[in-house]
Amino acid sequence: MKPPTPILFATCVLAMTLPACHPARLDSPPDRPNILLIYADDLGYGDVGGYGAASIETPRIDRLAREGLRFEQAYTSSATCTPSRYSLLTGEYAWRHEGTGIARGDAPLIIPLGRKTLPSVLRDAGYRTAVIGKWHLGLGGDEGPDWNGELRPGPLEIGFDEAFLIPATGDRVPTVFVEDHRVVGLDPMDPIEVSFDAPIGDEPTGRDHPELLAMRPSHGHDQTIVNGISRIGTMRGGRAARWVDEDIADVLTARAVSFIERERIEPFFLYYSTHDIHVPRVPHARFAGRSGLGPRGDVILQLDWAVGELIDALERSGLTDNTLVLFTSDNGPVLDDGYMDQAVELQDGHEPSGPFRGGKYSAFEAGTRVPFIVRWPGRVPSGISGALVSQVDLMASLAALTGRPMGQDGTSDGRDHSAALLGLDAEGREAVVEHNAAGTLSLRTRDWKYIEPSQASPYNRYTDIELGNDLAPQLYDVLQDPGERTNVAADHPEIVDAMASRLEALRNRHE
Ligand code: NG6
Ligand code: CA
Repeated sequence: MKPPTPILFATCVLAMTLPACHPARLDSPPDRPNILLIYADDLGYGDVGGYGAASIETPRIDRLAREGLRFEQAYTSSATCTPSRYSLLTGEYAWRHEGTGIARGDAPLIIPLGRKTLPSVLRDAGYRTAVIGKWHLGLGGDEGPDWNGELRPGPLEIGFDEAFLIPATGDRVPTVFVEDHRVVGLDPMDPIEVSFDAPIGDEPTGRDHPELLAMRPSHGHDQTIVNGISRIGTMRGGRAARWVDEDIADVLTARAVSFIERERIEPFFLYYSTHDIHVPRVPHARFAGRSGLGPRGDVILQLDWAVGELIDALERSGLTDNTLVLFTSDNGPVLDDGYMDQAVELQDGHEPSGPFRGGKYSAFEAGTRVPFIVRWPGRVPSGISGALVSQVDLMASLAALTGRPMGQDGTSDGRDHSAALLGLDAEGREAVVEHNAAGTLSLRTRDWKYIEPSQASPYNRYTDIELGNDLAPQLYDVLQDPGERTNVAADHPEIVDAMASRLEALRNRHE
């Protein structure tokens, strides 16, 4: 018998020192596991049973957490979608790169062609790579997407072998799926046009015809009505191609299941990027009314179902043991994000932000502290990890894990923290940068959280979320005060200075 490799040996040691760990199995592991990255949208730290949600049940996500490693100090790199996804796929903090704010529905591709990406690195390592679900990183060249022609460049030009997309978000036009380079089901006689500036077309809008709406907007979201829901932007044409919101989770999940079940020789990387639980929250009839918390709760149940479908597909295909599953979210939670869907009224004691302050858009912890679960039976011990980890490191970490360490080329913020993902390193990063919707940066070290001073508004009156912006520097003892209630900057001027300088150094160069 071969002696155990150092990694396996260390797995055992750590498994015995982590709380609630079961010993890792010593089967000979495959070198290159399949990788299933489940990326939920707007799912808060407190929205998942395993992270303490009491008013909503997520048994399938909880099962993943029980069988894998549940991280308690994991970060997405931004408090909104586009910059988080940019960082996830490029390993670079999005705030270094112009034009990575929340993308319009007609944005060109934001990721520069030719740069290394998470999918391109894995493709080079011999993986079959796919993205299924929400994209929101733009499509097309400088002139933007040609909805009636070839939608390139897009995911296929930055490293994915195949793509099935919600091009931007569920609340933005055009409300159509894209497969590889084409809108799915488009009738060439009914071409698509969209506008986010002057309105186009003569279809009713939510602003002018609220009587046609199944769900009314609370702010914004009052333009073209599709499926009884008014959206951001106006659209005409493409009628045969328009999605039915109630079916989105089913469509995406069926695609992902068939991708997983496909016969293949090479390992796969599937970036499964859900529409749930973003607005508009329109659950399938199977889930409508089931949570008691209104549509927001119902789509959490729907998300949990989708996770279960993918896990079952792995099981059926005999892939459970050689698939690394990662489950996380792109940013923190929001209740009213623009539609009157009773998320606020029916909250009923549910705390989407968990113990943290703020939410989506915010510099406070709930903006970027997200659920993060890693399951790889036999290789990752089950238990809880307190390691400080960030999604910005996934590219470098997965590259290393699949035998293709990247080295540092000076354009990447990501580092190889695969040891933390595997449960071999209980510390993780020494510091992580958080970024909110106003562009304010925060530095989180193991002991402290520093939020830089900012002119931006401290409060978002639409979403009722504290954004964490303040003219004065803020310092929180995040371990003792995870809810960031007491700003201790005045008590520790030397720590404020040191963290401000460190953040400046990080901003201006790559540490
Ligand atoms: C905001 C939208 C919000 C949501 C967000 C993007 C308004 C008033 N608000 O501009 O509803 O679409 O963009 O969310 O339009 S994200 O999760 O994709 O970043
Ligand atoms: Ca989001």
